Amino acid sequence: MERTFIKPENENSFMQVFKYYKCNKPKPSLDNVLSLENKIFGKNQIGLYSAPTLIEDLRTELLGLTNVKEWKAYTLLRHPGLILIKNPFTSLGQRYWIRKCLEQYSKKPNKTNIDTEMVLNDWWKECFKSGHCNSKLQNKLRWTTLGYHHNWDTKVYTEDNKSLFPEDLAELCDCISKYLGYQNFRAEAAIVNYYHIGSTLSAHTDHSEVNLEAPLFSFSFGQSAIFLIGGPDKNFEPSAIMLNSGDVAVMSKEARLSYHAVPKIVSALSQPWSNGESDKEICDNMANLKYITDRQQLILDMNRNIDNKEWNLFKNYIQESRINMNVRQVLHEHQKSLLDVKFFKSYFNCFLFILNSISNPSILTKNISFVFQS
Ligand SMILES: O=C(O)CCC(=O)C(=O)O
Repeated sequence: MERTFIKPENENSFMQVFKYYKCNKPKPSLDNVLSLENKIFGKNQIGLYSAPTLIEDLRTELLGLTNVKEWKAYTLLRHPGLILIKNPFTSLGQRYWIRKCLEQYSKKPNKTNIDTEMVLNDWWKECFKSGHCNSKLQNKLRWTTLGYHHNWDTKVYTEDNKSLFPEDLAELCDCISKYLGYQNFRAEAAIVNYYHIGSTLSAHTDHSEVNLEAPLFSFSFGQSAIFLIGGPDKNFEPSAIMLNSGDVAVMSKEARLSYHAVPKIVSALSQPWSNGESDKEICDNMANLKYITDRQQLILDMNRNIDNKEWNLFKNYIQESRINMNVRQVLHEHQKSLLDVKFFKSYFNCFLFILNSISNPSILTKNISFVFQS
């Protein structure tokens, strides 16, 4: 079915497409939504991404990933720099990362949207304090920030607003970035987004990082999302992509600064966190780990999710929700901190950008305001 848009006078292409997919009555046609799972490419011209060197990385097994030789990655002609890796996770791996986002990354010292309302050191534990699930509290969590904390008001990272970046997530990003040929990517900041049916994320670009040449890694788990990616301004008509559980979207090169948004969460057609292989234990394979200091703990944390009783609470959450881990490098390769004077030039550029934005507000676009409606 062809989609029809009625374009109000002052509406840009991005907004029209966003509204089209957000709408529930009538429901949008999904004919033009690219889906790697169903091999539906709509009107998108896609290419196979060939990894520069396919060297086996033993870390994959410990991080809940399949062998790199099995990974399938795609590029889109309309969006140079966007790479989509079709779910490279094992079922047990999906369980591990979903659980991490819920049980660990939501804890202090990480920051969450709930902080402005109440002080909670351990949101997940608090949700089950009374012996049953406090679903009102559970649904309150919308985001947590890790490493350099994203400042939602100023959009500027600072040295006095950061905590340790999780070792396991840094290792995961290192593994994937090496596969893509990036030798020096360092995960330094992340936003973990928690979506429910009805949640949306409005159009924005991510440009707070000093280093905008490094790629951005976006991991999706749980229910699916219609993800829109456009170009450098909102007049570029965005493409719609169905992101399913386990899919990794990498925004690099031109796509790093492209507008993107999530107009709709849709029920997943399959549950890759619950298929048969989640009962296979992983064992130490002596892989060289770059960031993880306690490999035995990692193996223990991975294998404990085989037990369906342990996994059950997390399963209940993810049956209704989507989690997105959005990971960035903040600093330049040799930069040690934001206070590193050698990199003053970057700040100066940033200052110029802000000045520019004041005279031309349309480029002040990091309006990552959440339009969640549950
Ligand atoms: O949820 C997603 O897929 C995108 C999230 C995002 O764009 C962000 O956190 O900046």
